[in-house]
Order: sequence, then structure tokens, then C-alpha cells
Amino acid sequence: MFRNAIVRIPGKNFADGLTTVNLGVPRFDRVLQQHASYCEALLACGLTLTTLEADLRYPDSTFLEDTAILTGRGAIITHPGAPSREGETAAVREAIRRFFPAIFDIESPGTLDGGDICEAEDHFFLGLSQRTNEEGVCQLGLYLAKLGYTSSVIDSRSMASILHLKSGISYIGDNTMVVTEELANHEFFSGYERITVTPGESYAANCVRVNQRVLVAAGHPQLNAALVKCGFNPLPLDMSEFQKMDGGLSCLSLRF
Ligand code: CIR
Repeated sequence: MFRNAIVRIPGKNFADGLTTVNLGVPRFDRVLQQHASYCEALLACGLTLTTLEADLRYPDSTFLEDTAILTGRGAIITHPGAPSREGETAAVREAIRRFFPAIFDIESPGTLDGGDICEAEDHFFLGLSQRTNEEGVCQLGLYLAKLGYTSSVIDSRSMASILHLKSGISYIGDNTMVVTEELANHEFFSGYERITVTPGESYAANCVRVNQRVLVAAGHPQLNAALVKCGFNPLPLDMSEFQKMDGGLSCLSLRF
């Protein structure tokens, strides 16, 4: 059960952020509209929002999830793997201080993006990626153990189609994982119910359970139907402009 979320309004230089996909330049009016709808969805799920102002120093800073791991037992500030994003963490530390008295830090040479960290109840899957290195994963694993969580590492560095681990998997509660075909048969997921996303809908593998709803990228009817069939209540959101910058639903907020 989440009660709070932190979001950041996209800056007008949003399109200057990092991207690996070739889907065109995001239109800023649509970026703002889609972000507002995302915030409304979180409110409709019963969350209280802390909204940070746009920060033009960091065009990717609306993708807040990469800057912190917030758990029910403590918080960890990350060390984002892209040099242009390193400075994003300072403001997030300030924003979470009143909620989390004890905060750990991922320190250099460790790098870690929150998008690589998938929480599934008391277990965490830690993705090694182009952004998250072995030292980062090792530091996080130790902090999580101190907080009483277990973790296991998944190496996604050879999976060209995903930027972060959570581009390819989402834990949506009720012992269920949404997974891309590439990750569906991973040995770590054998104990979970799995909803496998078809290759044409792989972007939608990044979805987010928020209380009674599952936020899911609009325009992916097969995943939507599969979620309904398995008893979930999807809430589709238009994500086209964020997708152009490699962003998924989970990365637009920190939920706790
Ligand atoms: C980046 O490349 O860092 C941003 N343009 C997108 C980050 C997306 N974050 C995420 O999936 N957790």
C-alpha cells in the first residue's frame, strides 16, 4: 500500500535529455499534458503528491525514480550512471528527508539507477546495466540486507532492448511479474505467476501497481486484456512523449 509519491514537473528543455530510441522529438505541450494525467492517476489511486518544480539544469530530472530507492524500512540515494544526471540526487535528498530519517548513499565508484531495482515484497531484483555497475549493486545489496531484505542480481547488460531492468520486468503484487519474452524464463522468476508481454508491446512491460490499480502505458491492448484476465485493474496512461526519451511509467515518480 503506497500513501505518497514524489514527482517533478518536466522542464521546457525536456527534449535535451538522453535517449537511445528514434521516435522523434517530444512535443512539450503533450509532455506537460501527459505528466498532468499521470499525477491525476496517482491522486486517483489515493496518493498524496509532493511536486518538485522543473529543474532546467537536468533535462532528465522528471525521471525521478532513478535517483532513490524508497522502501518501507529506509531510503537509499543512488548515484546515477549517466554523468549528466549525477547532480539530480541533491534535491531528492531534500525532498525525502522529512519522510526518511536515515538515508544511505550509493557512493563512487558505484553507480546505480533506480530503474534497475525491482522490489517484490521483501525481495529485490538488482539489475546490472549500462547505468548500474557491480559496485553499485554490491553497495545496495548490503544496505538492503541491513534493512532486512534479500536481493538477487540480474545481468541485463547484453539485453540491447532494455535500458534498465524495469524496462523488462515489473512486479505487480499478488506474486505476479509482468515480463518481456527475453526475461520470461529467467530462473529467478520461476516461483512467480508471469504475464508475458508480446514483442510488439514490450514497452508496456514497465507498469506500476499503485494500490488497487496497475498503471499501464495506453495502446497495448494485449497486455491490458491479460491484466484484466488475471484479476488486475489496469489504468492506461498515454506515455508517448516519455517513451521518446526512454522513459517508462515507473520512472516518473518515487512511491512509498
Ligand atoms: C535517461 O536516459 O536517463 C532518461 N532519458 C530516461 C530514464 C528512464 N528511467 C527509467 O526507466 N527508470
